[in-house]
Amino acid sequence: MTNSLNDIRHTKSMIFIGSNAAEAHPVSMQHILHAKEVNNAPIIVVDPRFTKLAAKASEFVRIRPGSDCAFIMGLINEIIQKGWEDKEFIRTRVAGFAEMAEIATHYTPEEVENITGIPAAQTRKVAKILAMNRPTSLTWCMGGTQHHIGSSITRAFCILQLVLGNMGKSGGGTNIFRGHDNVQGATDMCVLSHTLPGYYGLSDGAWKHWCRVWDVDYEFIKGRFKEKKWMNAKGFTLARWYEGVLQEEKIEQYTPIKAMIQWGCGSNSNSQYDRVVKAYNKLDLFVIVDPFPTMAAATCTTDNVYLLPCSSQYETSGSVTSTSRQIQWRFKVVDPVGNCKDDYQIMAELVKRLGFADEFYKNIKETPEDITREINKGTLTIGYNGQTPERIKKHMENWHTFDIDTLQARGGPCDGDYYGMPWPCWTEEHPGTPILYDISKPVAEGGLPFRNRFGLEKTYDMSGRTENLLAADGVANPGSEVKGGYAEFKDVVPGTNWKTDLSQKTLQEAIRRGMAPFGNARARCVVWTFPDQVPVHREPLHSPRPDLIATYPTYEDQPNHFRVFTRFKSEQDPELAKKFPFVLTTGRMVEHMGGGAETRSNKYLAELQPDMYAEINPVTANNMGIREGDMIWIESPEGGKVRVKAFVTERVDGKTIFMPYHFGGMLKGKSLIGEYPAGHAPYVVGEPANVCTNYGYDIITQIQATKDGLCKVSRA
Ligand SMILES: Nc1nc2c(c(=O)[nH]1)N[C@H]1C(S)=C(S)[C@@H](COP(=O)(O)OP(=O)(O)OC[C@H]3O[C@@H](n4cnc5c(=O)[nH]c(N)nc54)[C@H](O)[C@@H]3O)O[C@H]1N2
Ligand SMILES: Nc1nc2c(c(=O)[nH]1)N[C@H]1C(S)=C(S)[C@@H](COP(=O)(O)OP(=O)(O)OC[C@H]3O[C@@H](n4cnc5c(=O)[nH]c(N)nc54)[C@H](O)[C@@H]3O)O[C@H]1N2
Ligand SMILES: [Mo]
Repeated sequence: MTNSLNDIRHTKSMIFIGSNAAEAHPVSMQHILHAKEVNNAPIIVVDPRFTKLAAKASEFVRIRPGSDCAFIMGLINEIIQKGWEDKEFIRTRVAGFAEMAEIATHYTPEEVENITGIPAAQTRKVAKILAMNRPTSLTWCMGGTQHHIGSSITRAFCILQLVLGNMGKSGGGTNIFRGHDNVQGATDMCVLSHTLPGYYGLSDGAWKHWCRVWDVDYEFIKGRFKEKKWMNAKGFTLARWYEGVLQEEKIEQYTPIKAMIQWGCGSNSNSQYDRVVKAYNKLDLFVIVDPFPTMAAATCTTDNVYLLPCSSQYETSGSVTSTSRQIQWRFKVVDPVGNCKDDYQIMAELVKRLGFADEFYKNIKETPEDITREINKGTLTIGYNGQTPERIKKHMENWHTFDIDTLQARGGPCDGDYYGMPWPCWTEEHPGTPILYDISKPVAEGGLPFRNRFGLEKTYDMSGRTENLLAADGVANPGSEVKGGYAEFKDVVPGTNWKTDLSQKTLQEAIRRGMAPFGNARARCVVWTFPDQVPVHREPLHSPRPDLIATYPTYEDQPNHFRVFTRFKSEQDPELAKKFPFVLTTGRMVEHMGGGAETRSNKYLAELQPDMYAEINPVTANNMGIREGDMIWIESPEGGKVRVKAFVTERVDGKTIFMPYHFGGMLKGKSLIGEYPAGHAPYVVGEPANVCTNYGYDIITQIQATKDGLCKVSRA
């Protein structure tokens, strides 16, 4: 999030696209409804379903799943055609606008209607609401990302906010409500296969930086790899790890995957779940570290599984990062029950037995404080430096001193700090950055320009035009020594830059001069390293509109996509929709969480939502002779099949089926309750939606496309 949940209180209009905050982020609703009631801010909800959030909307826009990019490019085009773009913001702080605007002209309101099903008049209306009610807060969640073009869709959202001049402003911003409570922290620590912590990447420089932070010999780390090249190569992702086991697709690795540790993973959250189960049973060793036996534990028929009972968040402590980039301390409430150990203890035992505890724990004497200190020391890229354990705890003890509107402490021991010292918090004196890219404040007080990350100038291949990538003259934070664009800081300590200078003198020097360590540049509308330099619509891999595939085809197949062959073009079959006539989309409900291991094991929540279901429109249901509560089969092109209750509702239109993905503990109509360790089966079980979610992955991130597949429906 560039802003914070609380900052939504200052907005003049809101657009939620692919977000159902009323169910997935109920706490945020207090701020959203405040803006609606107090500022009279219109709420626009763009979703294929009439959700509980849509029930609060002033404008509900029903969109065909997977067509968001076309709609947003259409809004951008309409705004530019009407002359409503923020011309001064674009002139001074945006790059590649002309190239992007040219491509946007394709997306007329009529063409948007053809692609998305949204009436042309409604696209015009939404553009006008956004233009007349600035700043707008834009929120997207999983409805915008879980597509083969998810990375383009999310870029289009950002470009819309640049065009409207809504970035770096209170009440504006791109506000992606994050998933699990500490998923922002997990992302920042890069529990990912393509980068080291702090988004440093996998280059030699990145490894050397972290080796210095860890005080571990680079050669030792290198020695852990079979060959050096694997150190710099992206790994498998969670979306497709099982292909490394099954070896039915070509993989780019010298050995198949033989062992798997799933640490806090719900398992049935993985799409292509039949294949996942097959892989579980082919592993030599499978370890599950979780407070609950997940569905994975119940699906394995081989004797290869070890369950390490782990404590819950209430039985341990440590720093966590919220969706608003705030760092908080979580204090232990009770000791772990039974023979559970907390995550740190399990990790420590594992590392000891693997034989590298001396290197691993060199600087970790006091857990978890020293872990946070290591993060403070090494994560310079996004400014995790000033949030020491002592400061975080001080914030927690003084909650009452922070203002609900500004999140700034008024008086008291944290005076002037923003709550949780939202990153970047460059030094121990820095108050945190409540709004990213806000040039109205000095950098030392939480202001920032856009980052200089992609060179100083660019010649675009699509236009031949050369553009300076630094911010225009006269545009900089108050107190900046340079009154205009400038490059990132380097060589303050010779041979280092702001990201690698562990003495942090570079950061201090930048702040002293009123400048941002990462420079002052323009935000880009063109990403020249991506297959689509400007976001464009591409039909979902499994498209319900074969007539659109020729104009909006998917990408070429990718031979080495995170180490595995990934089909795009060869998977996009125009005939598929004939046999699988419904769009299948999935998502959440408020009562359950993720794969549901926790919430289906909670009596009260289990009672509130005991049944797995599929939402189906009344007209469709009537035509198929299906009544509310009847059992139906949903079937995917890959042969995945689930037997679920029909929930007959106007929430979905006649072409769409929706399933929540929180159920598990059943496969193909059969209960697995007897397969759980005695006394540990969840209270309710149901078929996992991910048996049916289709093949399909984002071209850049490989996120699974669980929002826009195809399916067929029959009576059970
Ligand atoms: N109660 C509860 N809260 C949760 C979670 C939970 O499991 N339970 N999970 C947490 C996690 S990990 C996350 S990531 C967040 C996710 O939070 P959200 O992303 O808000 O939740 P979803 O229900 O997955 O998806 C949101 C909406 O996207 C819509 N959608 C589907 N396809 C499309 C599309 O193509 N375009 C558009 N515009 N919309 C589409 C769906 O109909 C749905 O209403 O929630 C977090 N909060
Ligand atoms: N079809 C479909 N599939 C989806 C999605 C979708 O919208 N549709 N959304 C995707 C998204 S956004 C996400 S984030 C994933 C979520 O997928 P997962 O992260 O796999 O789902 P959760 O069930 O939230 O898994 C959390 C697990 O951690 C355990 N746990 C809880 N606390 C602790 C702890 O302190 N320590 C340890 N070690 N374990 C703990 C819980 O018991 C649970 O088993 O699902 C993805 N899958
Ligand atoms: Mo998530």
